[in-house]
Amino acid sequence: MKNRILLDSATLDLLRLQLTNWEVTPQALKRLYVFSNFSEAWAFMNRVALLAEKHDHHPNWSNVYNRVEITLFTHDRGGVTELDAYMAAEIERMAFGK
Ligand code: H2B
Repeated sequence: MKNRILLDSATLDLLRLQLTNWEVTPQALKRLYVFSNFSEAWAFMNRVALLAEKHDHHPNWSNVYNRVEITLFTHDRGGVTELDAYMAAEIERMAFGK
């Protein structure tokens, strides 16, 4: 299990290089995905939902038609942990069908 210790600022800097399309702050990792239609967005959300359940770690998110906005943080730590970084990387893979 990935650990739920808050990431320090040096690690957040490295994460910024890796998650180029994400907004990375100590509080949260945030990204907007835009798909071609609702069906694609919903299929993506289904994959993310299974990942969230597997790790008992759930995104704050919203969907409007083809858009899915995802905010990741560890609620019981009040910020970004290694588990959030792992989830963001997995979600990126899912968004692009890998
Ligand atoms: N998801 C996120 N993002 N942060 C949490 O702290 C969290 C969670 N806690 N999913 C989990 C559920 C916790 O409430 C249960 C009891 O394990």
